Amino acid sequence: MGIQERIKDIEDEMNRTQKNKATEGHLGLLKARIAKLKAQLLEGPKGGGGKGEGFDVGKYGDARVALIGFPSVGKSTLLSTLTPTQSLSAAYEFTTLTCIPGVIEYKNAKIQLLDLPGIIEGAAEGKGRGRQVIAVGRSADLILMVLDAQNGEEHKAKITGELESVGIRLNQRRPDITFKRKAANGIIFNATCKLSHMSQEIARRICHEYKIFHAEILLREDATVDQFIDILESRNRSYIPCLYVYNKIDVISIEEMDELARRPDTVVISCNMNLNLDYLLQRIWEKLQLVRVYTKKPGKHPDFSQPLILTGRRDGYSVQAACLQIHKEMVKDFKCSFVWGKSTKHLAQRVGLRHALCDEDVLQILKKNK
Ligand SMILES: Nc1nc2c(ncn2[C@@H]2O[C@H](COP(=O)(O)OP(=O)(O)OP(=O)(O)O)[C@@H](O)[C@H]2O)c(=O)[nH]1
Ligand SMILES: [Mg+2]
Repeated sequence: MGIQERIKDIEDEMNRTQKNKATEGHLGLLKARIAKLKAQLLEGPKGGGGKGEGFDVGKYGDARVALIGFPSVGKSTLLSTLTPTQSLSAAYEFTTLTCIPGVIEYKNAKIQLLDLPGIIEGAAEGKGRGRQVIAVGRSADLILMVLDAQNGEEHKAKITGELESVGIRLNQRRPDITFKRKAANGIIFNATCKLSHMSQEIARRICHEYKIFHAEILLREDATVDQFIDILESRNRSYIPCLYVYNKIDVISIEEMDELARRPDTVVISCNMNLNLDYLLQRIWEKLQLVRVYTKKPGKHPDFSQPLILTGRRDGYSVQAACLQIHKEMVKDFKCSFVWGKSTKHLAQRVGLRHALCDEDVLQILKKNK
């Protein structure tokens, strides 16, 4: 029996099982089995993905944003509007067949924008160019889910489902669970809050399914069984921020548009009519949480023309990350630094390598005398 059929079988069994306290443990076990099979699918011979012709675009700039959506929603039109790169757009589906990179220059940062082929239902299993598209999506710092304002809902649910099934979690953070494998003493399970989904017994059964017999588990939030499995499968899980971009608002009514625009993590635009694109850029910037740091030489004015750009999802916001961007030897020669800006209590505060910088801070680094 193929892996797909085995997953289907277990899903059927789950649907047949009544959901109550007595079956919770069993359902948890079935969920773990599905997660394991899906992980196998990802690692399978055809798995991994990303190696398709034309999909291995190198990382460029300070952050990477991927355009994911069904065919003909206007992904290529958006890339051509926001960047100098032109990606072919047309009224027929599957116009774009590979990954087309463009660059947005915004607030002195370079943001790589990737146009991708449209994905369809079954993408996670390799339909169309699904696997490659998802692999590129996984490498992104932000996913822009481009939707057609006329039938966005259905597409949004389908794409979210496809991404979920390969372990991509949109706009979620990693559950606050500590999991440490041990050599002895069995499964030690603790929680700092009241639990309504998990229990020692469920955790034990799921761990056994993964052939883990000794571990220390600490839940610091009321996590669900799925979240617990995500921790065990953390190798295959990516937590990526996402903006839902509804395009073609020129063809819907103002009331419909108003309703869409009020939803969280949502931006409504029209590429053809150039509506709301500035706001989209602003929201992309906020979601990426990039931090600009201006450097200053002793006795000189800060250099406001070319900031260092720090990214939380890459190297973090520390002074050390800033040093590494200037030169890889800089950390070795580092003596101390002074910071002006929001991250400090007073001006010209002396800080070390671990200090976290804020947007638009000014940084002066002093090197050791040799
Ligand atoms: N009405 C309207 N049509 C748009 C808008 N943006 C794009 N289109 C049209 O939508 C069609 C598809 O646009 P593309 O940019 O090729 O779509 P795509 O998502 O890249 O499609 P694939 O590459 O096939 O996945 C084109 O005919 C565009 O002219 C818009 O804001 N309003
Ligand atoms: Mg396209």
